[in-house]
Amino acid sequence: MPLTNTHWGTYRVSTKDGHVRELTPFSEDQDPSPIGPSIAGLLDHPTRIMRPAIRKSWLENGPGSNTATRGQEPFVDVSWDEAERLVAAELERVRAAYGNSAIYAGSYGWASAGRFHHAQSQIHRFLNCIGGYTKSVNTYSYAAAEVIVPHVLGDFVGLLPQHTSWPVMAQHCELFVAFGGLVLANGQMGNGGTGNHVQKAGFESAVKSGVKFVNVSPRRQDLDETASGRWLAIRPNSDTAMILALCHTLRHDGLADDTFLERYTVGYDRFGAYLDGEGDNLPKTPEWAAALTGIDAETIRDLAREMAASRTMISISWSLTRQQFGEQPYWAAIALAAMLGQIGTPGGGIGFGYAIANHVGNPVQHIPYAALPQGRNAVSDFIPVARITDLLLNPGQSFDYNGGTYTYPDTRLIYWAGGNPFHHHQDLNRMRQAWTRPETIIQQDWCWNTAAKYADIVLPCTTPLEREDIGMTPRDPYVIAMAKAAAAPGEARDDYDILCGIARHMGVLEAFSEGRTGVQWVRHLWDQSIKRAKAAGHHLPDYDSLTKAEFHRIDPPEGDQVMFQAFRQDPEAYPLRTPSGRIELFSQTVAGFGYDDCLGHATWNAPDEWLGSATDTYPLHMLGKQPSTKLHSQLDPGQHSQNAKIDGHEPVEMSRHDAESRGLSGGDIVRVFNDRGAALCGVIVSDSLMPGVVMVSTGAWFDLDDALDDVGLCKHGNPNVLSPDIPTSKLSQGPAAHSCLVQIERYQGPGVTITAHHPPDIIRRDGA
Ligand SMILES: Nc1nc2c(c(=O)[nH]1)N[C@H]1C(S)=C(S)[C@@H](COP(=O)(O)OP(=O)(O)OC[C@H]3O[C@@H](n4cnc5c(=O)[nH]c(N)nc54)[C@H](O)[C@@H]3O)O[C@H]1N2
Ligand SMILES: Nc1nc2c(c(=O)[nH]1)N[C@H]1C(S)=C(S)[C@@H](COP(=O)(O)OP(=O)(O)OC[C@H]3O[C@@H](n4cnc5c(=O)[nH]c(N)nc54)[C@H](O)[C@@H]3O)O[C@H]1N2
Ligand SMILES: [Mo]
Repeated sequence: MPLTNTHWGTYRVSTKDGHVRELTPFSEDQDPSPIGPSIAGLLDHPTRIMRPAIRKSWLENGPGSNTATRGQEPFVDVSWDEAERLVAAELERVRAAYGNSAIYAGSYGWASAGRFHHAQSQIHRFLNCIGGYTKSVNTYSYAAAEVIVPHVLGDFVGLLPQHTSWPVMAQHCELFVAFGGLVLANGQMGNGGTGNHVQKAGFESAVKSGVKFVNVSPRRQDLDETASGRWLAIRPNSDTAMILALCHTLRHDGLADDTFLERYTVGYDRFGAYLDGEGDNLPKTPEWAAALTGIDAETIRDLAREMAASRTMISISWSLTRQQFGEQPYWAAIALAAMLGQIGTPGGGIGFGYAIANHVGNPVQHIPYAALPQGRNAVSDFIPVARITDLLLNPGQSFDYNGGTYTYPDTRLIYWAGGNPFHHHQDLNRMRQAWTRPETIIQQDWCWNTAAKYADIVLPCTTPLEREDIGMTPRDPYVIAMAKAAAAPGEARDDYDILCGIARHMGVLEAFSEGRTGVQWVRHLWDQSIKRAKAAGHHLPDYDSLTKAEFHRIDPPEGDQVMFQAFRQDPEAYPLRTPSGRIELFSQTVAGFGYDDCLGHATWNAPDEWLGSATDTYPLHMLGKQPSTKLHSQLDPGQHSQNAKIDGHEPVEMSRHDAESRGLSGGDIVRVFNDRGAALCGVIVSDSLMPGVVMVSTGAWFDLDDALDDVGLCKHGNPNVLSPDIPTSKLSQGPAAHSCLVQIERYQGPGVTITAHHPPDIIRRDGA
C-alpha cells in the first residue's frame, strides 16, 4: 500500500480496481489526524472537476463578457487542446495589450503537500517564463507579525523552526501563559506535509511535569482540559491592553529586569514612558486594562507578579495577528518577555503559536531540500496578499506598505492555482463585486468549489494520490515517497502537465520544462537535494532506495533547542538582525514611517469593531476560527467535515447566555448578520465561550443566495461573508478578519437547499 503525504499527516492508501478505497494512519504517527481519510470519498465525487470547462458567455463572446453573472452561469466542456489554445491566446492578448503586470497571480493558498507538484511553484515558474505577473507578499496566517517582528527581533518566519522545544519546556518551564490558547486541533496541520504529530504529546509531557498553564482567550476550550489550567476570559482584540498592563505592573513593582533591558534591548525609555501615560495621559495600569479586557485588575496584577517569580513562557497565537492593529499584541508581548528578562533561557521567554501547527516546538535538523526553480519575475508590482479586493477595485491608486508607497496595477486577468480566494478572503460580498472587474479568471483546481464556479476557465488538476512526488519540507523530519495510488478520473491532469500544454502553445515549453517529464523532475529535485544535504553534512538515500523504503526519517538535532540562546549568551557575537542588533522596544525605523496606526512602540488602539464598540444592532463579536474537521476549505464535502454540520450548515458556537436571551437552543438554524452580509448557521450552545463572543469555523464553501436575501446571504455559513476587509494597519496591510461585530436571530425564512457542493451546470459539446 503506497504512502501519501498531506498537510494533515501521512497515510497508507489502499486501492481496489484502480480506485482509492481507504486511507489508514502511518505507523510512525503517534497521533494521526482523522481529517485525511475523507479524501477517499471525494476523488470520484460529483464535486470533482472532470474536464476543462469554460464559462458559457466567455466562450461565446470572449473575455470580459457578462462578468456580473460569474458564479451563476453554466460551463461548457472543452478539449484540452482547445483549453490550452484559449488560455495561451488570452495570456498573449493581455500581456501584449496591457503588459504582464495586468496578470495577477499571487495565487495564495495551501494547495497540497508534495515538493514538486506544489501548485504555486508551478504557476509562478510558468508565468515567469512568459514575462512575469503581479505577485502577493506575506500570508493570511500572520501578515502583521511577518512585517512587525523583523523590525523588533530581526526575523519572524525564520524563528518558527527555532522555537524552544516541548521537551525543554517540560523540563524547565514553570508557567506557560498562552494568549489565544493552545488549540491542539490546529496542530493537526504541518504545511508541506507532516509525518508524526507531536503537539499533543509535547503538551501532555509539559502538563505531567507540572507546568502551570494559563489560557488567555475568549474560549475555555482553547486549552485542553488535561492541563487543568486557569482560564482568563478576555474580550477579543483587547490582549494588547492586558499585556501593556502586565508590563506596567512589572515596571511599578520593581520587577522589570533592568539588566536584561539594558544589555539586550533598545527603546525601553520610550516604551516605559508610554506605559506611564506619556502621549495619551493614560497610564497603562491594570485598572485601565480591566475596563478594556474584562479581566479584573487584581488578576492582571497577580499574574504579572507570578510571571516575574516563575520561569515563564509566553505563547501568542497567530490568530492575534488577524485583527485590526494585529501588529500590536506581538510587539507588546515581546516587550513583556523582555521586561521579564527570560528570553533565551530554557523554557522561558516568548513563542509564536505553540500547537498552531505541528512544527512549532518540534526541532528538526535543517535540510536544504531542492525546490522547483522559480526563475525571475520581470514584474515588480505586488500587493500585500489581503489587499486583493482593493487591487481589483482601485487600479492606479497608491497604498502604503512597510515604509514604502506603491501603486495597484490594472488587473485584466487573474490566474489562480492551489488557493481558494472565496475561502480565505474577508467581506466576500465586496470581493464578489470586485470579481466582476477582470476580463478573464483562470482557476486550476481539482474540485468545483466556489473559486472554480466563479472563474471563466477551469482547468482540472490531479490530487496528490494521482501523481508521483516526494513529501519533503525542512519543517518536518519525515521524507515520504508518494507513489501514484490511482489514475486521475476524467481528464484531470497534473498542474505541471497543464502548464506544459499551455507553454507549448506559447513557445516556452523548453524554458518551462527543461525537457523533463514530471517524474523526471521529481527525481531531479531529489538528486539535487542529496547533493545539497551532503554539502550540509547529511546523508540522504538515493531515489530508488527511498521509494523502496517508502520514507526516510531525519534524526532530531542534538542537544536542547532554546530560542535566542546564543543571543543571550553573547549579544555582540550573535546580534539580532535589527538596526541596533538588539530587541527594539522602540523602533526608529517604524516611527520614521509616520503611520498613525502603527507608532514606534507597542501601542493600544481600540479596533473599529470589538465588544468595546458593540451596539444593540451588532452586539456580538464573531471569531472565524480554523475548522477542526478540515484544512480551510479543503475536504469540506468530505465525511469528517459533513459530520460536524447542523442540517448541512456550519455551526455557530454561542454562550448559553447569548443563546437563551434570543430564545435559541442547540440545533436551531440562525441568521448571523451585519451590514456586510449574512450567513445561515446551526447553533451549538457552549459553556466554553465568554458571553458576547460567537464562533464560526472557516471553510464552508461560500454558497450565495441572492433570491433568498438581498444582503448577500451564504446559505452554508461561511464567516467571511461577515468579516471586514480592512487592513491590520498601513505597516503590514494584513487581513483583520477577527475584528467583526454581528447580530444573530432565529432564521425564519423559507426552507433552503444548500448548493455549495453541487457542481455547476455543464453543457457537453459533442466531440469535445
Ligand atoms: N475569517 C477568516 N478567514 C481566514 C482565516 C481566519 O482565521 N478567519 N484564516 C486565513 C488563513 S490563516 C489562511 S492560511 C487562509 C487559507 O486559505 P487557502 O489556502 O486559500 O485555503 P484552502 O482551502 O487550503 O485552499 C487551497 C485550494 O487549493 C486546492 N488544491 C489542493 N491541491 C491542489 C493541487 O495540487 N493543485 C491545484 N491547482 N489546486 C489544489 C484546493 O482544492 C483548494 O481549493 O484562509 C484565511 N482566511
Ligand atoms: N484543523 C485545522 N488546523 C489548522 C488549520 C485548519 O484550517 N484546520 N489552519 C492552519 C493555519 S493556515 C493556520 S494560520 C493556523 C492558525 O492558527 P490560529 O491562529 O491559532 O487559529 P484560530 O483557530 O484562528 O485561533 C485560535 C484561537 O484564538 C482565539 N482568539 C481569536 N481572537 C482572539 C483574540 O483577540 N484574543 C485572544 N486572546 N484569543 C483570540 C480563539 O478563541 C481561537 O480559538 O492553524 C493551522 N491549523
Ligand atoms: Mo494560515
